[in-house]
Formats: sequence, structure tokens, C-alpha cells
Amino acid sequence: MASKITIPDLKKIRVTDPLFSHYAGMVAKKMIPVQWEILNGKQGQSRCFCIDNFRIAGGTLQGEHRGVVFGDTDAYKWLEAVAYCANNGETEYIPQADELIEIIGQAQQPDGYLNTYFTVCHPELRWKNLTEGHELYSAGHLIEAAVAYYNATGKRRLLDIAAKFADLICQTFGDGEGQLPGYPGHQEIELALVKLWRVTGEERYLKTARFFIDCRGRTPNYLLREMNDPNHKVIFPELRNYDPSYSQSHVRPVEQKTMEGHAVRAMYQCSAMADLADIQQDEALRNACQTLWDNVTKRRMYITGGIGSSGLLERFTVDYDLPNDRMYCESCASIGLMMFGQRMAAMFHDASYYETVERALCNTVLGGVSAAGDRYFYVNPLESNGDHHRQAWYGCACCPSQISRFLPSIGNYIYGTSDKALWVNLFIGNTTEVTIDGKKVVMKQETDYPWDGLVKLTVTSEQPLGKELRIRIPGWCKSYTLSVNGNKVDSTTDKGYTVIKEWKTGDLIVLNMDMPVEKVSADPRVRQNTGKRALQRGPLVYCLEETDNAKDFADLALTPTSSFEVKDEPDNLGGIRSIKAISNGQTLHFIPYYAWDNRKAGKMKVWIDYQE
Ligand code: FUB
Ligand code: ZN
Repeated sequence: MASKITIPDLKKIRVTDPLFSHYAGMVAKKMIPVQWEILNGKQGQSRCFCIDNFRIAGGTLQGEHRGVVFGDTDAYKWLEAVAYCANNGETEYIPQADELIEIIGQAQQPDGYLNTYFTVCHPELRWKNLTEGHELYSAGHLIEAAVAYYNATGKRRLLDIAAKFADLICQTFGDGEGQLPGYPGHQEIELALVKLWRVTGEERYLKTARFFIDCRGRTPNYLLREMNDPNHKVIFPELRNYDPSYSQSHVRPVEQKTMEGHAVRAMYQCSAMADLADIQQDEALRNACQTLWDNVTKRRMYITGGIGSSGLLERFTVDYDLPNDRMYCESCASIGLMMFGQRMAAMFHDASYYETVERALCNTVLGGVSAAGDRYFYVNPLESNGDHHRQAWYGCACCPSQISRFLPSIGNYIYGTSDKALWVNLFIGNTTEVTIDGKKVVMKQETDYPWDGLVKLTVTSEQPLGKELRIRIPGWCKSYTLSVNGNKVDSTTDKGYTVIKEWKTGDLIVLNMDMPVEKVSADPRVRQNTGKRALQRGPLVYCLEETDNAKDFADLALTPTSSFEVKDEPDNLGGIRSIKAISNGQTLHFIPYYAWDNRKAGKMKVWIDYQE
């Protein structure tokens, strides 16, 4: 049995990287305060009623529930973001968070149930519309927030609220007498219950997470039966003629071969499957994860790490169908893909999963928020006519709070530790403390990645560790050098990691990766990209924007002899490296895809005509 990989405690990870600490810093300085105003209904057009809904459910305010049925999750994800920022020493929103937690607590029913929509509008329909009601999805976000808040602050109030609700869920769902053999229409509770198990050690949470995976897709289909009930109360009319593949309930997860349906649902399910496969050493589940991972990353993913080719029902379509303009690529889906990939890498001890994690991160996820930290993309197209822009908030606001809970937790993706090795997965400047076998260890990375391929790493330990250092060599990297204290090392590689066996405390390990501009072609089966190329440098995908290329935007093309110049632009778009391409006498100005739509509105494209 392979040794388990553990992720260091987020509280002990200080991200010092110029790019990522800027993004994480924007969460504390801008996103959390602005979202707090929005959650409290104080932001003009982008009004949201989330906190009032809790007050109404708790009986301290009179009124009607307003907003989407899963609006409670805006508050939960806000709390999670506050918790992760507190880990980074940004604690100023803790008083508001504590206030909000009390309001949430008042909305909890005596038996532990907590959901403002059903409590206020339809108490009689509790657990009767799992397909559309999002009760278990919302519970999952409550649990994730509670675990994060407890880990960051040591305060138990939200954890107790969440655990009480989780206990009710564990009693309610199962195959036992009087229990419901149902499962959520939108997955999320499964991975949350695994987190709750990790923090409490209570087996029932793990058992119920497993139950939700195991009973999904059974025949007859539970969700279809609900939808076909003559008394069914419709919440989302677009889901009439319900196709169970939309919620990945068409077949049991362990038998799923292709990534189907709604992309965020699919990613949350797969993340939980990977958790359970690893914890329970379940080979069938592990194989299913691998099959689904291969399908999505080899056939159904954009070069930007975006997933979900159809805006209609926000879902996957078929292999190699990747339209660049009329598509979906929800920000939440790419964060979900990162969550799945992180778990796959930990389970298989294989760096290749981090190719996708990094691709999604550096392109779609960073692009999900504006350079100023005040606007968000829900949909992330690879081509625009100039009419697609980030917004401050959405009626269905899953993405803004998803991005703000994700960015300050980026430290979770950098390292792993196991019996055998220290694992370096992402190149992000940081200082991290871990205790390994009772020994205090400090890992430090300095780098200007993704702009530059030079990474300096030191590991200091009170006593010799006797472990390998395994450093990921990205798939995009075709040549690199590695040295320890200035002496070149010829290391072996294993599953995408360069393995350093001989090192001691305080050694300076330097990885230097060449980072040329690459012209990338799509798989020939992607008909939308026939005769086109995209530019990539390191993990960053580039795009053309009309504002830099006004003249003849539609006619710009790359050729086999295009030459490239990389330009450092510290004052543009928060500091980028742009690419100037000279092709047949034309000059094309490329910027990183993630930075588009931050200046004058105009057209944008990633895949560029290629004239052979
Ligand atoms: O249904 C809850 C969330 O809203 C989904 O995850 C997103 O795709 C959006 O539909
Ligand atoms: Zn979203």
C-alpha cells in the first residue's frame, strides 16, 4: 500500500509570491468587505437577501424568503473565505463572521435542520425535492465553512451547528428502516462530510458520504421518481424532462466511464470519490476516478482548464466538442477540477494531475476575477465578440464566493508530505512549517513563476529527515537544470517528479526551467480549432485582445516562422509578461488569457488562424 500524502496545515503556509499573494490579498482587502455589503443587501443592483433570509428563518425578521434556493451558500462561502484569510493573519472580519454565525444559529431548527428556503417557504417539503432543492448541497457548504472556521480560529460554534445538521443528515439518509435511500441532486455534501470526518474523527460522517456515492444511480432512479411524482413542486422549469445524467445519477459512480452532465456537480462528486477511494483503499472507486479523469482531461477540457462545453444546463456534451465562443467553462467548475486533481495526485503519487490543476489555476481560475478584484466571470469563453464581461455579482452568485474562498486557500496545493518524501507540486513563493515525525521542518520557495522558470527551494529541519524531495517537473517543460548548493544534480524522475535523495538541511535546491513561447495545436478531432494555434508560455495560455490589436483583428494569423519576443510589463494589468509575435510582417500583441477584459471592451480570442 502506498503511503498517504498529507497536505500541510494551511495555517502554517505563508504565501509570499508576488502574483498569488496579490490575489489572496485582494480577497481580504476587497472581496470580503464588498461581499459582506452585498450579503447584507447594501449594494445597489447586485442586491442579495442572504442574511435577511437567515433572520427570517430564525424569526428575528418578518418577511419573505428571496433569491435562489441555495442562497444560504453565499454566506457559508463568505465565512470560509474569512477563515482562510484568518489563517493568513487577516482577522479583521472575524467579528462580522461571529455575528453572522449567531444569525445562522438562530435559523437552525431544534432537530438540527438548517435551510432558509425550506424553513420559510416549504417546511412540508423538507427532503422531498432532492433533485432541485439543494438542501444537501447547502449543508455541504455549511460544513466546509464550519471546518475551515474551526481550523482557523479554534471556535466551535459553527462547527457545532454544522455537526448537528450533519447528524440529522446521517440519521435521515441511508438504507436502514425509516431512512431515505436518496442522494443530492447537486453533489457537495459528500466531500464536506469527509472533511467533517477528518476534523471530528466520527465514522458516521464518512459512512454517510460513502452512502451518498454508493446509492447514486441505483435503479429505479430516485431523482426521476421525485420528478415524476404528481405532487412534485417544480423549482427549476428548465429541468422538466429530467435527464439523470445531468446530475450524474444515470449510472452508479463506480461504473461511470465518461464525464457527463453538469460540470460542477461532476467535479464535486469526483472529488469525494477520490477522497473515499484513497481513505478506504477502494480499487473499484479508484479506477472509476482514473477513467473519469482521463475522459475529462483528454477529451472534454479546454486548453485553459475550462470544462463544460454547453451553456444549456451548464454541462458536458461529447468528446472533442469544445466550441470557443458559445460555451460555459464556469469558474466554479475549474476550481472543482483543481480539487479533483489535487486528490488524484495525492492518491496516485503522480505529478501529471498537477498539469491540469495548474492549467485551470493559471488560466480560468485567475481569469475568474478582475485585476482590481471587484468583478467576476461566471462563464469563461475562449473567444468573445466584445460583449462578455465580468460582473460584480450574479443572481446565481456561486462563482464570486467560490473564487474568494479558493484564492486564500491556494497554499493547500503547493506541498504534500508522506512517510517517504516531501512533495513539491506548485511553484508559488512561500514559507511553510510542517511537523514531520515530530520534527519541525521549514520549506521555503522563492520564484517569479509563472513568468520565469527559476525556482529556489530550501528545506530546513531540526534533525535529519531521511526523506526524498520530489519536485514536480511540469509537462510543458522540455529542458531544465537542477542543482543542490550550486552542484548540478542528475536526478531520476518518477511519475513526473524529479527525485532528490541526497540532500541535507539548509541546502539550496535550484530548479531552472526553460520557458520558451510554444505554438500549441489542438487535438485534430476538435473541429472548432482546425487550422488554428494557441500560444502558451510555461503554464500560461495567451490571447489577443482587440485593444492591443485594433487594426485587422479578424485577419491576424500565426505562421511557422512567427517570431516571439517576451516583454516584461510591470505596470500593465498588475504586472504581466506579454508576447509580441511578428508574423508575415504583422505584429500581434498577446497577453495572458487570465488578464483579459480588464481594459477597453473589445474582441478576444485564444485560438488564432495558422497560415502554413
Ligand atoms: O446549483 C448551484 C450552483 O449554481 C452550481 O454549482 C452552479 O453551476 C450554478 O448553477
Ligand atoms: Zn459558479
